[in-house]
Amino acid sequence: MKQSMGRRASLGALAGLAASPLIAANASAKPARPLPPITIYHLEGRRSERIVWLMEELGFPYELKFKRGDLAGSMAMIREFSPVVPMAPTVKYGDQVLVESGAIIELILNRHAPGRLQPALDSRDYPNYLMWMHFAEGSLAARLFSDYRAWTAQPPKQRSRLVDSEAVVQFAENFLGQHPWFGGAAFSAADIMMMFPLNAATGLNLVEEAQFPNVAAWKARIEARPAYQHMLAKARPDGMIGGLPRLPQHAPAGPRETLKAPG
Ligand SMILES: N[C@@H](CCC(=O)N[C@@H](CS)C(=O)NCC(=O)O)C(=O)O
Repeated sequence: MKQSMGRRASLGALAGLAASPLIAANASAKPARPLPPITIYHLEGRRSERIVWLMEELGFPYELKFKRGDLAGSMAMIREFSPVVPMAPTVKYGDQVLVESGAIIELILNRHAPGRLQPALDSRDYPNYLMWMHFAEGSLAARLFSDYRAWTAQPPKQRSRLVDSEAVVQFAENFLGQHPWFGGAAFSAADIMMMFPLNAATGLNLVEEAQFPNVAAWKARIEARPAYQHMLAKARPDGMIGGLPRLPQHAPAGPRETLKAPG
């Protein structure tokens, strides 16, 4: 499927000009640079959704490439375009080929949408924003998927609690008890980065959803956002496909065990 997106983009957005009220709060932001053509190579339900969602939040144009309902086919498209590190997202930015969702988001915001979807550099919120931008992949996704791989490589007889996964999700839960968004007072790109791993945490049953009510309430606020819904309609038109199997139900609460990766 090859689609041209972002028809709602205004001329200002096409030129990379910021239109959010947040720009007023960040008067020191540098002027936006014109946005080059952006093509997002995508796998349904995977991290490439972050870039689609970002573009929808900003109202920026983009082209989305994937094979609907065919993860292997979408992956083959990515591999053909970028054989050395085929992964989603892979983004063609002008004539440059980029991977790493967090870096792609920071690039688009800093160059083309200054003052939008991130707190002002000198605000109290900025350090937290930046921490969550990087925590999403650096600690959260890394620990969740290493717990998942360890469990599936050597399933224990009884489901034990995954202490590493619980700890990283608890950190997010605690923060959301004090702040409505991962960027602090306002929705930001940090929320875009955090949604995929927090969905994986509960979707794969790495942690128990009921244990993290602040995260659940935050997800509901995200799901109500029009840009998130536009992303789902365009990037996940048939719902989640080809998801990894969920871990079995937790054992009754008992002494905590740390799960060690085999070898
Ligand atoms: N840290 C990277 C992770 C990218 C990544 O691992 N993407 C997954 C999809 S969610 C992928 O491409 N998996 C296919 C593969 O590794 O073969 C990012 O944030 O962009």
